[in-house]
Amino acid sequence: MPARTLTASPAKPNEPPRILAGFQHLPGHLDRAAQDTLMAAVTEVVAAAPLYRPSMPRTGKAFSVRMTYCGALGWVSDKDGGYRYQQTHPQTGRPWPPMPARLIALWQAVADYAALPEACLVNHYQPGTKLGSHVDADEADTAAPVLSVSLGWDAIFHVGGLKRTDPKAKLLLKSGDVVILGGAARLAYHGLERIMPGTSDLVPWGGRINLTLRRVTLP
Ligand code: MD6
Ligand code: FE
Repeated sequence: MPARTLTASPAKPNEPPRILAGFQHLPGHLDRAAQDTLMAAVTEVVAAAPLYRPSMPRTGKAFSVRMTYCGALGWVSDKDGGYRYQQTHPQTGRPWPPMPARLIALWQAVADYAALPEACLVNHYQPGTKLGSHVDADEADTAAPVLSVSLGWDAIFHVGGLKRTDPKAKLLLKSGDVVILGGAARLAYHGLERIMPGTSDLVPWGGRINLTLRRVTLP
């Protein structure tokens, strides 16, 4: 009998997406009262640290999403400095505002990670904005999960595997939903395909807010 040769199976275009262990979607985790509390906290954060559009390293092209941070560290990007975490807002030069207590409590309830989050990204999506497929890999501590809260308009989110070309599952994220990328899914590709205008009245200025909580440094 001839020796059997092991060949890599060819890429199957119709292969169903396999969601990695450690990915969690908690639909409706926050009720309307909790969402209102968070929205009030976000309004305060944005007043102290205005939303801005970072520019990409090298090209200097602006992101379509506007963002800001609260917590000890914020991730910034510009043409010359590249991507990095820093303690101050790039435009005001002031420290990022503190992380709202309700967000710290959420992390303690669902993150399954002892150390506290250090950075909370506030993304604001307006009609036509999306976030391309990416891996959240700028944190030294990838043992900690990344946790996100959706507020406002509905959105279509995708999550794939560890390779950009892996099949992707699409999920509808609604206001109050929590998403966790932990364990094997911590470095999975994911992105935000589109938002659905007018599907929620939570955000007073319209659109969708996504809050992403991270541990950045090793505890
Ligand atoms: C968004 N979310 O929902 C984009 N990253 O607008 C993310 O990029 C994300 O939801 C890490 C963990 C959870 C997330
Ligand atoms: Fe992400």
